[in-house]
Amino acid sequence: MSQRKQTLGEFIIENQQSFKYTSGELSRLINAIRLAAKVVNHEVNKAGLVDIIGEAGDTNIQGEDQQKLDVFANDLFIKAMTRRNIVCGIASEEEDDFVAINSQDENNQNKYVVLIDPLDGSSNIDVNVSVGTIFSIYRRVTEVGTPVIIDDFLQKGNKQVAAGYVIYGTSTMLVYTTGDGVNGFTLNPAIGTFYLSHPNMQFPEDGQIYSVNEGNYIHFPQGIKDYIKYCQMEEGDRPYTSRYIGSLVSDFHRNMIKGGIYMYPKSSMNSNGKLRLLYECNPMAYIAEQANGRASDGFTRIMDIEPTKLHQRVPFLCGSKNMVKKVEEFMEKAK
Ligand code: P6P
Repeated sequence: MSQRKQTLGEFIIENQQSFKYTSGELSRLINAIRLAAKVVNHEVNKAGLVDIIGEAGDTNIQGEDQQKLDVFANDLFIKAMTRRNIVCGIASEEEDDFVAINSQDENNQNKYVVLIDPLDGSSNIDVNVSVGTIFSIYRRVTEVGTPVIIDDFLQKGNKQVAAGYVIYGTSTMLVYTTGDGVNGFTLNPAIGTFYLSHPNMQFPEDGQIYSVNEGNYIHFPQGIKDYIKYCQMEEGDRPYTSRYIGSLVSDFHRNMIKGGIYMYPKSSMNSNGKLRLLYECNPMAYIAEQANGRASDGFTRIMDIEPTKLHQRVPFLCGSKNMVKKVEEFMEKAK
């Protein structure tokens, strides 16, 4: 009889001693995210049946229409982490400013801040395409027991202590790293338990899939145009194929398993690209590098970019190492 797979809870306990900081709090934080992910998963899966689909009638700081599930997921993740008294601050795509969690209480000894995109790709909800949650975890840089300030959130990606995503797809998975590789856990919805289904996930160094919104082609920098044409050329029998779901977590996840590159370049319409550095690009870059992949803005390693604003955007290339390097070559040549 095949051996039962390890549950997420068992995995956290077994591996917490390998986490170089006080592991108890981080374990509790991952557990809070696990709970919230299960509740969001339940709502996403039944969204078509109840009046939770559609717009919440409000817009977020990005000026994007807030889908009701965006608001639901945002509130849920914030509550899950607040109620367990684990973090001292949260920044979210759906919140104009960071949210301090009891950090003015001098007895608040919590060390971690979380940055989150509660429901990425939410414009896909109404058309039943998979969406995701992305999270990034740092230790605060200011003194424990004092109010958190923006500096606690504007940290380079190379300071992350953990990062992960939940993909609400044909199955729901939690994929995360604490700096010791990337592991994927699949939810058994019948019993509400995540099982270790994808241990030690790795990007193939090469791949044949490129993911980009080619509808923006004429607005791309020349280096990106040159790379897309390189992928499409017949010479050398290029085996490339274009796959673009319009949901970062879904495109990233497929590319990590099959090999590929995701690109959201800057363009004449989005001068810094569309994706947000702190709660989309940095966590996905951390996961990519921990899975033998690569992530840059075309010139600079994503995790070395010095943040200046909570919701700042950066151009984003991420995936199989050799594919990202190839794009960087084209960007360099076209400078
Ligand atoms: P476009 C979703 O809004 C998102 O942030 C990513 O998940 C996705 O890859 C991208 O934007 C899609 O953007 O401009 O191609 O529709």
